[in-house]
This record gives sequence, structure tokens and C-alpha cells, in this order.
Amino acid sequence: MFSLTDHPHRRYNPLTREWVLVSPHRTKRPWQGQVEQSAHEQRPPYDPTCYLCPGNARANGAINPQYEHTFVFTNDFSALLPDVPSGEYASSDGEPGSAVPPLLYARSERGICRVVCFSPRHDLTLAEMDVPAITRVVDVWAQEYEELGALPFIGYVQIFENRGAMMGASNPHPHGQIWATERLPLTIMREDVAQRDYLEATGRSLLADYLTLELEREERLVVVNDHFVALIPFWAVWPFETMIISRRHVGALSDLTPEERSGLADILKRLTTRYDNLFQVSFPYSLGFHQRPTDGAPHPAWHLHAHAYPPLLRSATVRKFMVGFELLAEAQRDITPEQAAERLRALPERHYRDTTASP
Ligand code: H2U
Ligand code: ZN
Repeated sequence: MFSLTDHPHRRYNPLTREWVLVSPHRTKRPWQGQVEQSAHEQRPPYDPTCYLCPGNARANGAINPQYEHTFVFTNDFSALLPDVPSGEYASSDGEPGSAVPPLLYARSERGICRVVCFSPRHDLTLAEMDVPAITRVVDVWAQEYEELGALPFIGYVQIFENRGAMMGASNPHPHGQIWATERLPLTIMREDVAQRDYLEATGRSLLADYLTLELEREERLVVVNDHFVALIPFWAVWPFETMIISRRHVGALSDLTPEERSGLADILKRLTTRYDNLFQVSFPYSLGFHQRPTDGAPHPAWHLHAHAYPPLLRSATVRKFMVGFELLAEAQRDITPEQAAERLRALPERHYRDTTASP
């Protein structure tokens, strides 16, 4: 009898239509690979050399204001630029957009990149900020989504946070980034088609139906409140990958009511606290929101959600690498999503670094 807990299998991701190989029998294999340095650093609330702290100079000489809550600026080293001449580069062997496109094909891409400082405090993280402060960050994200999305040449707004040196973050000051692009990036294109097809076939939101299943089964839930649910998706690739899904079918952060925004802040705090408590380390991850494209079409199928991709596997120092079979063929995981959810659920919601007396 085939069992998800004992036998190798492949799981289907209905959002991207990709597969992941799951090898639950393999979790006990010995580990002699790379061990990452774990950083038990104590950071000051203000760092005079930090380019994100209030009042400090950035790399290009601009001076940050004495901001009290959040601060947004255009990335001084933006990957995308708003003023790019529109054009194409194509070899003459095929037709753009046809079944046989040119073998050499490129298009110009416009965009805007911004940096969002979550707090003036250099020593905090989302997990250590309070819910009203995180709600302010949610408000800023919503505002940036609307503002950038309203520009005629912006078709999609990607909001994300890279946390920790392991994920390539350049600075420990709590901050995230926004990359707004002219066209839909690859993953968004995939999620767009899957959600649209599902709505056309059933009349319902793919993620609303998925959420109903998960709330019935309860095996992969991590934290829930009245407005949002954080869970390990059935098809998760990274060991402790999670999704945050809004209970109400809305397409974007800017559609959220004030109560829903603080509900999202509450889920973010509780999820990232559990992450930090898992290995007693400031848990590295990339976390970002997937929202309705801003290309002018109505996109009724889009259902607001976030993905968090943490690289850590079995300790503060042992990370998962996407190599070999995964790089060449298909993603793979050992610990099952159900086991990972159970581990995150078992953790306390008091941060391990919180030394204040219990109420
Ligand atoms: P990361 O930590 O995720 O790399 O984000 C920091 C961003 O801040 C990064 O994209 C930008 C970098 O380009 N930055 C500035 O815009 N100005 C600076 O003075 C330094 C860093
Ligand atoms: Zn700082």
C-alpha cells in the first residue's frame, strides 16, 4: 500500500504546475557535508556604519532622513531602470510569439527597484518588532504596490525580503526590496495561467479551495488567525518552506481592510518567531508576496499570498543545496511537509531572544 510517509513519490504544485520528488525514507542518512558558520551576533540599535540606519549616508552619498517608523527609497543600484528604449533583438529564423520563436531573442524591460526599511532600529527583525510596527510595514507595502502599479509601464510589483547573509542579504538592518517590472516574471506567469484556468473551470479561486482542504486536514498548518493562514504547502520544495494565504479572496495587499492588515502582521510575527526558535538562530529566508498583476487587466483569479523560502535543513548551520538531480532534473526533499509543519507547530511563540519577564 502506497504511503506518503514511507515511500518515495512526486507531489504536484497546482500553482506552478511543477513537481517535487519526496523521499521520506531518507531522513536518517548521515551528514558530513558543509557546516555553515552560525552567527550569534549582538547588534546595536544604531550602527554608525550602516547605510540604512536613520541619518546615515548611503553608498552614493545620499543622507537617510531621521525616520521614525519606515523609510522607502529608490535602490541606488537598481537592477531595473524606468527609462530604457523599447526594442527587440531577434535572429531572423523564427517569429516572436509563434510556436517556433527566434533562437536568439531578447526584449527591453523597464522597471523600478526600491528598498524598504522596516524600522529605524538596526537590531530588530520582523520577528522582534511588535504587531503595530509590522502593520505599518504592511501599509507601506500596500501603498508601494498601488503607487508603482499605477505607473503605465509597470505590469507587476514584486515585494520581498532577503533575510540573512546565507540568502545574500547585504545588511542585517531590517529591510526588504521591491522590484516592479514591465512584464510578468516567469513564476508569476505560471501562477497567473494556473489560477485563471482554475477560475474558468470551477468558478472559484484555486487558493481558496486549497485553503479549505488544508483547514479540513490540519496536517500542514503552522499558524492561523481570523484573516490569514500560514502553512507548509503540500508541494513545498524547501524543508521549512511556507505559504501565507488570505482567507478572503483578495488580489492584493491594497485590498486588505485595516483588521486584515494587522492580521497579516500578526501571522508574519508568529511565523518568523517560530522560524527563529526552530534552531535558535535568526532564521534566514526569502519571503515575498504574490499579488494581482498591475498591467491593467482585472485578473479576478488572483488570490493574495506570500511564499517563504528558508534554506536551513537540520540546524543553524546545515543548509539545503539545490544541486545535482535538483539542478538538472527536478526539486527534491527528504523531510515531508507534514513533518516540517509538526516541528514548527511544536515551537513556542515567544522569541528565544526575548528576555523580558513573562506577563
Ligand atoms: P539586500 O540586503 O537584499 O541586498 O538589499 C539591500 C539593497 O540596498 C541592495 O539591493 C541597496 C542595494 O542595491 N543599497 C542602496 O540602494 N544604497 C546603498 O547605499 C547600499 C545598498
Ligand atoms: Zn542600520
